[in-house]
Amino acid sequence: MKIMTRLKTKLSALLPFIGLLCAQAQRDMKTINDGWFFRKASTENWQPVNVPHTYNLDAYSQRNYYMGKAFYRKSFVLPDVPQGKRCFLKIDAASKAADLTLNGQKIGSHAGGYSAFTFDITPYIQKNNTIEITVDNSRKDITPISADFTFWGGIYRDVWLITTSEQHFNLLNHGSDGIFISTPHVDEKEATIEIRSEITNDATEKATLEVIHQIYDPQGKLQQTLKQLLSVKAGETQTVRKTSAIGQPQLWSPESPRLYEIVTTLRNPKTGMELDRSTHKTGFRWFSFDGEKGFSLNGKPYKLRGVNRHQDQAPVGVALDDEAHRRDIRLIKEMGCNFIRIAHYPQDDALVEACDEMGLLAWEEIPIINIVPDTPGYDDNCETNLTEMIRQHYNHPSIIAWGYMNEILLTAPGPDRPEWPACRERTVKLAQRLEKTLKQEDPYRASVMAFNMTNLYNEIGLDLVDVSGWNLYHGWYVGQLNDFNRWMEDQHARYPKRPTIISEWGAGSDRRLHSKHPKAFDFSIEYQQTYVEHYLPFIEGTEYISGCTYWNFIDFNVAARQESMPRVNNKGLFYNDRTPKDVSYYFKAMWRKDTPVLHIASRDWPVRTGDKNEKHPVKIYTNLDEVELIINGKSIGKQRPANCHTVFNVTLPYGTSTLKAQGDKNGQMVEDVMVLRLDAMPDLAKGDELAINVGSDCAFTSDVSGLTWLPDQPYSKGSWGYIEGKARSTTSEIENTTDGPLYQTWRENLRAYQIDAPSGTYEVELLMADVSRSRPQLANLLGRGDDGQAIADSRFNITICGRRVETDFSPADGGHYRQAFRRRYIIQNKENKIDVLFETLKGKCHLAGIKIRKL
Ligand code: GCB
Ligand code: CA
Repeated sequence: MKIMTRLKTKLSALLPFIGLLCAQAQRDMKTINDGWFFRKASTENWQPVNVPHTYNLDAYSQRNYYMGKAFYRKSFVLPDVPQGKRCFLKIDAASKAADLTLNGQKIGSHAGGYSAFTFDITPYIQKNNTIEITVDNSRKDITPISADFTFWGGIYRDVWLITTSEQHFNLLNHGSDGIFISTPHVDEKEATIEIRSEITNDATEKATLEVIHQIYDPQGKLQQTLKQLLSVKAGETQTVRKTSAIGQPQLWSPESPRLYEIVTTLRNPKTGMELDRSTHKTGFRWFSFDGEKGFSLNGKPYKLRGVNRHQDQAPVGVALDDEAHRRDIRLIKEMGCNFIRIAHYPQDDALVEACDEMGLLAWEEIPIINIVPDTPGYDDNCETNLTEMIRQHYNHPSIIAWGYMNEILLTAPGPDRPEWPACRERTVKLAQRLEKTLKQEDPYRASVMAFNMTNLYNEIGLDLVDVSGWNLYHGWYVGQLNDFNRWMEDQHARYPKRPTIISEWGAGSDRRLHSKHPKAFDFSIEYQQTYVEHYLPFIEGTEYISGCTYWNFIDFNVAARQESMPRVNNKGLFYNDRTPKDVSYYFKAMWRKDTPVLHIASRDWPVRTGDKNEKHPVKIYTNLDEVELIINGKSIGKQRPANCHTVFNVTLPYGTSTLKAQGDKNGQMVEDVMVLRLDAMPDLAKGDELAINVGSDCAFTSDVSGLTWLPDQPYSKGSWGYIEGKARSTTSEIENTTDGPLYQTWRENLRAYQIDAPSGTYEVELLMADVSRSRPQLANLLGRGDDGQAIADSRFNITICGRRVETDFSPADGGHYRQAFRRRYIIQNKENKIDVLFETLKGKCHLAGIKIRKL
C-alpha cells in the first residue's frame, strides 16, 4: 500500500516532464523587443531602436513635447511557419493609440495607452514578415486629455509573439489570457475559489477538450486538481466555470504575502496531449471599508499606508524594463508601505506581480482626469480601458480597488457658468456607466474615485463609488495645514457612513533650497518635512480614515510644469533616480515597527553656511525612544523624539564634522553616521563671493557652481540687507538659467540694498527677472505664489555707490520676459559701503539676487 502511494507520487512528479515531451503542442511566448526601426511623422529618417521605447525624451527639456504620429517597423523571419498553430501578437502598451499592419495587411487598432492588446495574426503570417505600427499620442478621444503628467508616446512596454495550438485559452479577451480567478468568499476556515476559463477552438472541426486546474499551496504542494470536460464547436469560444473550496487557507497579507499557484492546462482527453497552459497566482484575503472603522484586512483593523506611483525615470522616460518596476516596489515596501495607488493609469504587469509577491495592497485606476470632454467616442474608449484594466489584472490578489476618475471637476466649468449643467450631466452619466461596468466586471473589489478640495463631488452624485478618495493639499496649494484636519472632520460629520481615504497629499521640495523658516511654496526640503509631519499623525490617529497614499513616490516628469524645477513635479519622497529624500525616513520611522529606524535627516542638506557660534538644526528621523547625537566624537546629549523626529540645535566647527546618531532598540545598538560641512560666512576681504537670494528666506545652492546664495535679511549696521520693500514670489519658469529659484523670489519696492564693506574696487552683480506675461500654468497650481503681475513692466533707475548704472531700465527690455537677467558692474566703494539705490519710474522696482566680490 505504502509502496503504491510512493509510486503514484513519483509518477505525478514526472508528469510535468511528460508534458514537456509534447512541447511543440504548448504555448510558446517570446518577446520581440529588439531590432525595431522608428521614425516620427515629422522626419524621414528611420532610426534603429529597441522597445520599450518612447519618442518623448523631449519632455525632459521642452514644455511642448512632440504630440503626433510616429511609426515603428520590424522585420523578422519565421523559418518554419507553424502549421496547425495560431500566432498572436501582444503589445503590453502603445501610447496612446496604435494601428497595426502585418505584411501590408491591416490587423487592427487599439485605443488606450496603458493597457495591453492582442491580435490573432495567423492569417497574415508568412516566412518573411514585417510589422508596421503607427502610434499616436495626440488623440483627443482617448483619455487622458488633461493631466499633470506627460503623455509619453511610443511602444513603451514589451511586445510578444505567442504561438498556441488551434485549441487554446482565449487570448483575445481584452489583453487578458481568458482565465479569471476570483475568491468570492474567504475566511480563516475556508475559502472559495472560482476559476472561469474561456477556451477557443480555431480548428475546422469541433473538439472535445479537458480543462485541468492544479492548485498548489504556497509551499508548492499540490492541493487540488480540478477537471472539466467540454466540447467546443469549430471557430467558437466557450466559457467554463469551476468552483472549489479550500480548507484552512493560508491567508495573503502584505506582512505575509502567501500565494497559491494555479496551473491551468488544456488537454486533448483522448490523446492526453497538452494543448495550452497558463499559470496564475492567487491569494486568499478578505477586506472591507467602513465609514467609521476604516479599512480592515482579514478581519482586523488595518491602516492603509501607501504612496502613489508614477512610472517614469530619467533618462528613459516611461520605457522601463521590468526590473525597474520591481525595484520600485521593493523601495516602497522598504519604507513600510502596505499599500500603493497605481496612479493615474494601469501599469506594467511586472509591477502588479511584484505587489502580489512582495505584499502591497493596490488601487489601480484608468486616467480620466480633470474634466470629461464632449468628444465623440471618448466615453466608449473610457469604458473599454476600464474593462481592459480589470480583465488584465483581475487575478492579482494585491488589487483591492479599481478607480476611474481623478479630480474630474478640476478644470470643469464651475456651477456659475452656462456650460456647467451639460458638463455635470455628462460627467455623472459617464461615472454611472463606468460604475456599472466595474461592478459587472468585478463584484469583489471596491470602486474608488479621487476628489479634490470641493464638496461638489458629493452634491452632484459622484459619491456613487464605494470609497471616496480625497486629494487634499491644504498648507500647500491652499490654506493652512490645519485646514486638512478640519476638512476631514467636516466630511466625516456630514457623511459619517462613507468610507474615505486620503488618496493624495504632498508638498514639493528642491534639494537646492533650505530654510530655517520654511513656508508653503518655498520648495525647501524643510517645508515638505513640516507638511508631512503634520498630516501623517492625523491620518494615523483618525480611525475613520482608511489610510492614505502620499503624492508621489518619486519626483516625476510633467513637461508642462514650471515651479522651482521646470518639467518636474517635485513632491516625491524619492528623487526621480530613486535616491531617497530624507523625508522618506520619516515615513519609514512611522510605519516600520519591525526594525529600528534611525536616520540623520541632513543628507539633503549636507553643506551649510553660517557662523560657528550659530545654532544649526540637525533633525533625526527615528522610531527609537531616545537618541544621542555625537559630533566629532563628543556627545551633544540625548533627546526623546516625538512624532518620530527630534531636532538637535548644535554649533559646528568650520569644515567637515562627523555626525553620529545612536540609540538602542531592545538592547540592540543602532547608529547612523554622516559627514556635514559648515562653510564660514563669506569674507569679502579674502575674495569670497557674498551672494544673497534676495526676497527669500531660503538659502539656494547652485547645482552648477556649488555657490550658496544666502537667505535675505533686513539691513543692519555693519552687515548687509534690504532697506524697505516686500518679498514676492512666482512659480513661473525662468528661462536661460539653471538657477531658476533665485529669480522666482524677489523684493519689490525696495529703497536700497546695502552691504557694509571695506573700501575698494568691487564687482557687483544684480539678478532679476520680469516674470509677468507668465506662461499659463497647469490647472493644478491653483494660483499660490504667483505675484508676477505686480512687477509687470516696471521701470526704474539704479545707482550703486553714487554712480548711476541703469537709467529707465527694465530686465524685460527687448521683450525678455521671464528670462534671467544678470549683470555685473565694476564699482568703486569709497565710503565703506556698497549701496544699491532704486528709483522707480513706473510700477515697482525689484531685485531677485545680488552678489558682491572684492577685486
Ligand atoms: C493632484 C493630481 C495629480 C497632481 C497633483 C499635484 O491633485 O491628482 O495628478 O500631480 O495633484 O502635484 O498637483
Ligand atoms: Ca531671489
